[in-house]
Amino acid sequence: MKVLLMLFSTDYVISMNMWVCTTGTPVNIIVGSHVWVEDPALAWIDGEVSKINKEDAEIRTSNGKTVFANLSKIYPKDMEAPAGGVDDMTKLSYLHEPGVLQNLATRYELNEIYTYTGNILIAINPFQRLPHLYDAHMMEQYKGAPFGELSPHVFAVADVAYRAMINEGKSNSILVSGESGAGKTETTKMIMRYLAYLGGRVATEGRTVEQQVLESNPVLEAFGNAKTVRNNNSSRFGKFVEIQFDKHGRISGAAIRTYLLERSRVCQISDPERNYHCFYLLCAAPPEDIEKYKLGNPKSFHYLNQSNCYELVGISDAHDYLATRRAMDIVGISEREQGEEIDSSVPKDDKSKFHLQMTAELLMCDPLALEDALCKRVMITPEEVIKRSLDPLGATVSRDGLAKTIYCLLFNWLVDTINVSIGQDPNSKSLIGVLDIYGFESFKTNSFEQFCINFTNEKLQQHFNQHVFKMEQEEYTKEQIDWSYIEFVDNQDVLDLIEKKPGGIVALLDEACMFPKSTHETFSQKLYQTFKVHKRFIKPKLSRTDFTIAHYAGEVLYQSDHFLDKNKDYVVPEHQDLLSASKCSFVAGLFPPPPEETTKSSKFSSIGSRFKLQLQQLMETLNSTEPHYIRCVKPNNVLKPAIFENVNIMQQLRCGGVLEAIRISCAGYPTRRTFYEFLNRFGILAPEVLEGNYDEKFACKMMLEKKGLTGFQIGKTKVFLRAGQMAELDARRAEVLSNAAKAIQRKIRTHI
Ligand code: AD9
Ligand code: MG
Repeated sequence: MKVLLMLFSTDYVISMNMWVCTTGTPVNIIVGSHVWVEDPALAWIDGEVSKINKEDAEIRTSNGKTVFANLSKIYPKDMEAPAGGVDDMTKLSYLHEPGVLQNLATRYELNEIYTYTGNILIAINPFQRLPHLYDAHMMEQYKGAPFGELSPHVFAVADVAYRAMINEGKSNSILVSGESGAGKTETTKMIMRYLAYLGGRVATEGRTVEQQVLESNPVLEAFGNAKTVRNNNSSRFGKFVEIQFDKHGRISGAAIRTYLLERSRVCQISDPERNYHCFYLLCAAPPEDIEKYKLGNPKSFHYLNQSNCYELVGISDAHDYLATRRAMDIVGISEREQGEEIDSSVPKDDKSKFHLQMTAELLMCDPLALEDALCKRVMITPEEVIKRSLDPLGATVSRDGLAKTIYCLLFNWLVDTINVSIGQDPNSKSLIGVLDIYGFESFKTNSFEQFCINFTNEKLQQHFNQHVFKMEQEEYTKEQIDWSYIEFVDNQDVLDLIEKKPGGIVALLDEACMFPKSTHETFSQKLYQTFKVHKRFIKPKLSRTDFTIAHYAGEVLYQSDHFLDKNKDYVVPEHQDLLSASKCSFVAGLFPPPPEETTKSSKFSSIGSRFKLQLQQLMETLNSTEPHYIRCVKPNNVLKPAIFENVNIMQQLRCGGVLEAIRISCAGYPTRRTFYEFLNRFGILAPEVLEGNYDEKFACKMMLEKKGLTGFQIGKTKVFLRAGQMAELDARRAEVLSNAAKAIQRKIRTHI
């Protein structure tokens, strides 16, 4: 019989306290049961039920408190869980939220930072070097080892992807996600290193493709990473690296795509963050370079001295400067280009003629023209062309705009140059894509950047859900068990709210940007009108410009103040004219003359729409690959080893869809045991079945029926139990054991 299971109601999505596996009725909780109960500080705490009064239980917790909870809110604790935890969540006897948390905590304490949930790898940042975990010997071990045979590892995931690609000729992708500082970039680098190990050439002479792929990391990190409060080496852009392989499985080319570099950081930083690493590296260059590029102490630059943080603990900028230049050599950026490119990223000061002169020299343009471009605007009226001076604030905005534009163009140039240098393999049969992209963000103030980031995560979440769902189906099909159609309400409605054309938020924002009189107030009013009854859109009561989106991972309140500015990708025509005329071919090259039809200054290019398109292309690429997921988790906010913050981690598992995956699994048959394991554990419940000499499969079926269980499935090699059934059998087993013990005691007493 095909059962139609409605998995979720739509409102689960924003409920913070959602539960994973429920059975409908509380499972066999009696006085004396060991259970998990919610705790505001620890998320979950274990304890023993001391009293039950109808639907409510009194629990003595392991930290000595007495708490009360409804029976439906407490979950059985597996008293037979292995001391070191299990390496795959699906091996947990009771698959529920506290069980998952406890398992991760146990393993983390033992420095086992990796755990599977089926095919998904959960990686908890150790915040300490674990060199043995990634050495050559480890790589050798994982090479070709069947998945699941060795301890969970990022190499195992990369290995599976590589084998699948070789054997099936299909492209694969590895999607790494997690919040800032969770370890995505480190994980991505490990994957790339392992793939280079598998697909590298034996004799590594000169610049090999795999070397170039690896060395692209330090270069991009120098220009695209910065210290933030969340991570000392935070990537301020998203990255998808496509590694191409030839028919022998060797790396033959690569392409790097980047997403949305954070522009504002170039001119504005707040204590204790830093600007992009490259500025500090430059200031730590050898004396001859300092002289050549007119550098100096970082404290003398306005773009750096807005924060008091100049140095990073354990990092030598001087060393990294040389390392970055070496990496640039390898990825194919010539000496000449390295020199020129460095020039243009020098921060400027608008206060003195001296600095103006210096900047003009570096950009190789006329100082007077530069001054004009920074401080004046050309107004075209029907009668004449007027040059109007900007006020000091306007000039500052102009200067910052120019710096940001130069920096972003420079970053794009860097990516393009690396791509050209590494080269694409037109004959490549298949590829492995590695995605290192910002995780879900919800801060005190959330602006356009968070909006785009969370939009990305909605897209990836949908992809993830669909995939997890498919995998689940495949497992059932493999075991040839009756397949119940499981339907789930996905997040398409949030995606529609954001990206639908016409009428979604991105489209409305573009409209606002094109209409000269728009302000963030008019934009917000338009949103309020359009989405008056949208389930995912909320207008906060006390604000006239903020709006809230109910994302799959929780509600986020956005401040619309800078949405319009930030959506406009616009090079001031005066800046464009000035720099395209630079005598420095590199600088002029960054500002090619715009195509004829876009020269009108009113034409605007939308960052939001472009990003949406980029995401669409990314999804198309991902959809043509076999995906593998790695969920990185940040165990604490102090960035220190051995601290495991339950509530924080729970929130991340929720945002990363790990709980969601478990939930999907729970809606089907979350507990699977081989016939042998099953009989071993529960044979005691029906000894007559064991004595009957039936085959294992039949014995399992008989036993389950004898115990009155329904809804389970018997596969080819395993028993599939519904959520809660394992706990029910365990409770009966405990009862049998306890009765047996009592009987023995009685016997002993009568004998005495
Ligand atoms: V962000 O969104 O770009 O701000 P990521 O990329 O998720 O962030 P990152 O990989 O940069 O985080 O990791 C942060 C820091 O954690 C690193 O600089 C390391 O100090 C530390 N880390 C992360 N993963 C590992 C690891 N596997 N072993 C040791 C690690 N340290
Ligand atoms: Mg990163």
